[in-house]
Amino acid sequence: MNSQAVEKSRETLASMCDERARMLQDQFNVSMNHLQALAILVSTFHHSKEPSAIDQMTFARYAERTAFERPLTSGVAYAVKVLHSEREEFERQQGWTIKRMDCTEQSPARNDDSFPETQEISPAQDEYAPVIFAQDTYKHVISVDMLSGKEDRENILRARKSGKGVLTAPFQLLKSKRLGVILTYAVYKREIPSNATPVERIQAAIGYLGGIFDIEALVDKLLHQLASKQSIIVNVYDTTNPDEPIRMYGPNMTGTGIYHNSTLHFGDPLRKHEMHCRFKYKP
Ligand code: WA2
Repeated sequence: MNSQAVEKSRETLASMCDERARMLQDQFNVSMNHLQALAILVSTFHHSKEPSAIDQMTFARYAERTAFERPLTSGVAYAVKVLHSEREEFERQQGWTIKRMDCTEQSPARNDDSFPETQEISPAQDEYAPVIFAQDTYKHVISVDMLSGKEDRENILRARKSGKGVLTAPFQLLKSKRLGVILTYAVYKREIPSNATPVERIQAAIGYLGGIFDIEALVDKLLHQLASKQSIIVNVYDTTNPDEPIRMYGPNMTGTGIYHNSTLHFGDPLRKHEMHCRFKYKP
């Protein structure tokens, strides 16, 4: 192939890749804004009303009916902050005990219908973040303490001291074992000034709204909406640690030939993402 033709394919690939990256980023951004609005909804109708105007059924129905607003998420869940001193009273009110997360990993053979009753009761901790509301597809996380899972814990701690939407690295979700990332927004007791310190934020936090991004399925759906999707191979990586990129989407193979790298911005400056594109067949 002459150098002019190579240059031409390079340009074609670059524009196709950039277009896909932009689309993904836009949809991510739209989803993120609606998650923030949902956090405000919970603050307004659950925490600022006595009695609360939201229960699991109301939350699940609302989340389902507004799912189109969060195109890259496969579900949402809401966890509340419970101090150890409040645990007994909280469990009595809910009618269930707070469960811990890690033990579910060891019991893949268990009957799904008995989930989460088969999970272990959480041992005493200073504080907990049990899920109280969830979209129906994720109702198995209700009563599970999100501070008991590594990725969820880090996200909750970071969300509440920053006041911003924060993202996990891709990890295997409970039950489905699918690869997902979670975007978390903290909910605060009162409206908090934008210059509040991290300590003030931590103290004022009362809950955590999480959106679950099923990258595999949802990126696929997105890319299939584009014509000529056949001709290029797309991979999405979490490159937060440049030495150990985590593949979030696309086939596991290192191709030859020209490839293009488009950066993605998913709103959390701590995490870095890239889209890599190649031609399927040598052009
Ligand atoms: N939701 C659903 N499946 C999961 C999961 C999760 N976290 N973690 C592991 N598997 C309530 O950030 C707060 C939801 C966490 C939010």
